[in-house]
Amino acid sequence: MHNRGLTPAAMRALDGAGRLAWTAGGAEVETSHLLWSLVLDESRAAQLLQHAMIRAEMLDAVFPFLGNQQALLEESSDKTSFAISYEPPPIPMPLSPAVSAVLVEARTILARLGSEPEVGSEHLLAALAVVDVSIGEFFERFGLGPAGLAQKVAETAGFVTEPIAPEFNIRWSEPTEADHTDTLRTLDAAANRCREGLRVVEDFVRFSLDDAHLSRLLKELRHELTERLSDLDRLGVISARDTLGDVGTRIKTSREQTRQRPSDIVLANCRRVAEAFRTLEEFSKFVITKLADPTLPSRLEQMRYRLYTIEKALLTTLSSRDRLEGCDLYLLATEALCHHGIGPAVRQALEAGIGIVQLREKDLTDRRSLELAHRVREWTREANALFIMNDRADLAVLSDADGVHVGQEELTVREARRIVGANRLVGVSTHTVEQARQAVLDGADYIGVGPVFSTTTKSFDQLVGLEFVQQVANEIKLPWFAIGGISLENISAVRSAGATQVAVSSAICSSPNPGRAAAELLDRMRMF
Ligand code: 3NM
Repeated sequence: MHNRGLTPAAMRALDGAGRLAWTAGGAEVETSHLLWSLVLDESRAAQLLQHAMIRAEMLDAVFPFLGNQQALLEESSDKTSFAISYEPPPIPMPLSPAVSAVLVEARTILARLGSEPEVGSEHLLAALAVVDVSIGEFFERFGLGPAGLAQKVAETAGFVTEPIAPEFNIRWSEPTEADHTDTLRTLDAAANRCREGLRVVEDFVRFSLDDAHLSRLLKELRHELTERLSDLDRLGVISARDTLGDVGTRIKTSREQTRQRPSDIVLANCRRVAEAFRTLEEFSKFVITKLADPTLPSRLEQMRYRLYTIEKALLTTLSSRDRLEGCDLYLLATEALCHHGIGPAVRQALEAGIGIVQLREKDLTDRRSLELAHRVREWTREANALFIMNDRADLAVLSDADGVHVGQEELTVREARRIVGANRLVGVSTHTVEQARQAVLDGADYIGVGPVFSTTTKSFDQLVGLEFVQQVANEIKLPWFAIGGISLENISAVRSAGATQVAVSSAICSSPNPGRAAAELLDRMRMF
C-alpha cells in the first residue's frame, strides 16, 4: 500500500479496513469497512464522531458491522473462530474505486485546510462523507454536514490521539479457571455499580431536575448498557457473584455517608459509573474470545465518553441555574436603538431590577465597542448585575465581562470558551430544538430561544414562535431566555408557554421611558 503522506492513525485505519474486509469475506475494501475501522480505533476521526454523538450502534443500523458477521459466526462450527477477524489478510486487500476516491478527496481536503502535513483519520472521515453519499447523509442527520465536518476537522488540528503505549510487557500465561471466575466476579460487580450509579443520576435528573432531554440520554445509555451486558450475563457472571465474601461491602468512607448538595450525588455517581465502565471495558478484554460481540470493550469505552458529555452538561445546568437565578429579564443594549442614549437606558433598567445586560454592537469600531463595554461593565458592577458581550470573546475578556454570547454563525461554544476561559458564561442563540439540545451538550451555560415574534432588531428567515418555546420548556433545564419581538403586550403569552426568563432589546432600549418599561416587563414576569 502507498503510505506516503498518511499519519500512523490513517494507516491504521486503512489497515483495519483491510482486516474487516477480509473477515467479512469481501473481495476489496469498501467505504463501510473504512468507516467502521475509523470508528473503532483511537483517532481524531473517532473523537469527532463521539462528539457528534454518533455511536457504534447507530452506525450498525445503517452500515451493519462486517455486514454478514452473523452468517460468519453461524457458519463456523467453532464459534471462537471470530477471533480470526483480528488476523491480517494474507495479502493486502485491494481498495475499491470508492475508497481510492476517498484517498484522493482526503488529500484535497488536507490541501484546502493547509494546517497539517499528512492525511489523518479525520481527513479520511471527511472524505468518506463526500465520496459516499449515504455516509454523508447519515452524518448530516447528526448535524455533521459537509461544512460542519470540515470545520470540525480544522479544529482537530494539533490534537494528538495516539493509542496509549503500554508501559510494561505483559507476560502471558494461560488463565486458570480461578482467574476466569475472578474476572467474572469483577465484571458482575462493575456491571451492578454501573447500572445502579446510572439509575441514581437518572432519578435525580428526572425527578429533581425535571430535565427530559438529559433524562432521555441517560435512559438510552442505561438501556444500551443492559443490552450490551447480556453478552456477559451469558458467561455466568451471576454465578461468580459472592457478595458475602466481598471485603469491600464492609468498607465505608465518611464521604459516602454525607452528601451536602444534590450536585454532590450527581458528581459522585457519575464518577462511579465512569469507573465502572472502565472496569467493564478492561476486564471484558479477558473474555473477548467468548463474547458474541468482540467489539464490546470499545463499545463500553464509547459509552464512557457519552457519560462524560452528559455529566458535564448536567453539572453546567446545575451551576448555571445558580448563577442566573433571579435574571428574569435580560436586556440587549445597542447604542443606536436607545433613543435617550445607551447610558440612561441601561442604568434605568438596572435600577428597575434587571439582572443581566448584553452589549450588542454589530456596526461600531472595535475601539468604540470596547469603550462602551467598559462603561456597561461599570454600570452593571455597581448594580451587582451580570454583563455579557455579544459575539466578541476578545472584547469580553478585555472589558472583564461575565461572559460572551454567540450566534449559530459565530464562534462555536468551544472556541468562545477557549478565549473567555472556564469561569465566564458562554451563551448561544438557538432556533431549533436540535440546536438547543446540541448547545446543552456543547457546554453552553445558557441558551437563547427565538425569534418568538417578528422583530426589526435582527433579521431572520423564519419565526420559531411559541411552539419552540413550549418544546424547550418541556425538555431543557439549562437556563434559557425566550427572545425576539417580546413586549409588554405579548410577554404573558411567552411566560404561559413556559419561559421563565426572557430577553428583550427594543422593548426597553427604544422606549420613551426605559426604566418604566423594564419595571413593567419585570412585573409581568413575576406575576406568574
Ligand atoms: N436574537 P427585540 S431575536 C438579537 O432569536 C436577537 O436569536 C434573536 O430584539 C434570536 O427584543 C433578537 O428588539 C432580537 O426583538 C431581539
